[in-house]
Amino acid sequence: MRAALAEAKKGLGRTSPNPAVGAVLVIGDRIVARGHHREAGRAHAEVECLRNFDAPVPRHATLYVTLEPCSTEGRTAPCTNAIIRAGAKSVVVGARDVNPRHSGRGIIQLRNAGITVQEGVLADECTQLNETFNKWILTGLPFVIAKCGMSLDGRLTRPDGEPRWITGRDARHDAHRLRARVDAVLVGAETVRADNPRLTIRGVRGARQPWRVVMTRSGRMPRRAHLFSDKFAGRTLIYRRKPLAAVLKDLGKRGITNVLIEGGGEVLGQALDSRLIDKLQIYLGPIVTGGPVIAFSGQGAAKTAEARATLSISGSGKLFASRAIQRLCRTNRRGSFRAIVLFNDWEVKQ
Ligand code: AOF
Ligand code: ZN
Repeated sequence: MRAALAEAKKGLGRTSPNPAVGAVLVIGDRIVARGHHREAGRAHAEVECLRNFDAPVPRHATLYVTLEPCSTEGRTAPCTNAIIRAGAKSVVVGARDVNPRHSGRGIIQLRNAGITVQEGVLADECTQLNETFNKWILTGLPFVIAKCGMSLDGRLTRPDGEPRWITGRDARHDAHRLRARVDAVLVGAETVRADNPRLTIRGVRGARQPWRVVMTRSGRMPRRAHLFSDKFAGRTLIYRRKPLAAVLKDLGKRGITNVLIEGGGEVLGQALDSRLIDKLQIYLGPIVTGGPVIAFSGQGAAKTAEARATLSISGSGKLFASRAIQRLCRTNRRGSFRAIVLFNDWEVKQ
C-alpha cells in the first residue's frame, strides 16, 4: 500500500475534481505493475495499473488500491468491472470512497464477484491524501487552506524600501509547492494593488496553473496588473461585493475542490471570523516589526474555545518553539482548524 500511495502522490494537484489515487499489482513479493490517476477524464489508477500489466491477472496476484474502486459509469467506465474482467481474485483497499455514488458499493460489487477484499490498510494516510476532495464531494465547498508569512508579532509587511518578503527562500519555495497542489489561489484586491502578485508557480515541474481569484469591494484594480494581463489572464476570476462564503460556494460549483487564501490581512481576517479555514499554514519570520498591517484583521473570535487550533510545528526554527506551544501540540487535538506553523531560517540581510 505504501507503493500505491507513492503512485497516488504523483497525481496530487492534477486530478481535480477527482481524487488522487494509486494502484500496484503484486505477485509474490514483487510489484509487477503500477498506475495512478493522472487527470479527470483519463483512466483511473487501477485501470492504468492493469493496462500496464497487459496480461491476464494470475489467481495469486493482489491488486492494492489507495481508494475503493468506483462502481458506476462516470467520465470513465466503472473500475469494478475492469478488475473483475481482468481476473483479479484479491484486492486490498486503502480508504473507502466517501463519494455517495460509490461509497461501499465498489467493495460489495467485488465481493459479489467472488473477489477477496481487504479494506482499511493505511486507511488514515489514504484518507488524508484526499482531504480536499473528501470535503468538496460531501459539502460542495472547497477545502480552504490559508497561508501567510508573518513576523513574530503577526505583521505582514517589512519596512518601506526593503524587500517585502518576511519569509525566507525555503518558505517561498514551499509556498510554490503548495500552490501547485491547489485548484485556486485567492487574494484581496488590496494585495493586487499593493504587491501586483503573479500567483503563478515557479520551480515546480509539471505543475498546473491554478485559478486566480480576486475579491474586491470597490472593483478598483489596475488593469495592467499581472493577474489581468499575463498569459494566464483567462484563469483569473473577480468577485465583487460577495462575502467569502458565497465566493467559496460558487467556486465549489465550478469543480474547484480546494482554495489557497494568500491574503491580505482583511481576507484572512474574514476567513477566520467566518470560520471558513480548514488548514492554516503560517510561516513565521524571526523579526518584530510592529506597525499597522496585521495578519488577521476582522472581529476576532467571540470565545477562546472558537479560537482553538490543532497545531503542528515544523521548519528549521523548531527548536525555538516554546515548551508551552509544544505542550499545546500534544494536548489540543480537537481544534476547529489545523494550524501548521513553520519557523523560518530567514535572516535579516544587511
Ligand atoms: C477509482 N479510481 O483512480 C479515481 C476514482 O468521472 P470519473 O469516471 O472519473 O469518476 C470520478 C469518481 O470516481 C470520483 O468522484 C471518485 O469518487 C472516484 N475516483 N475512483 O476507482 C480512481 N480517481
Ligand atoms: Zn474508478
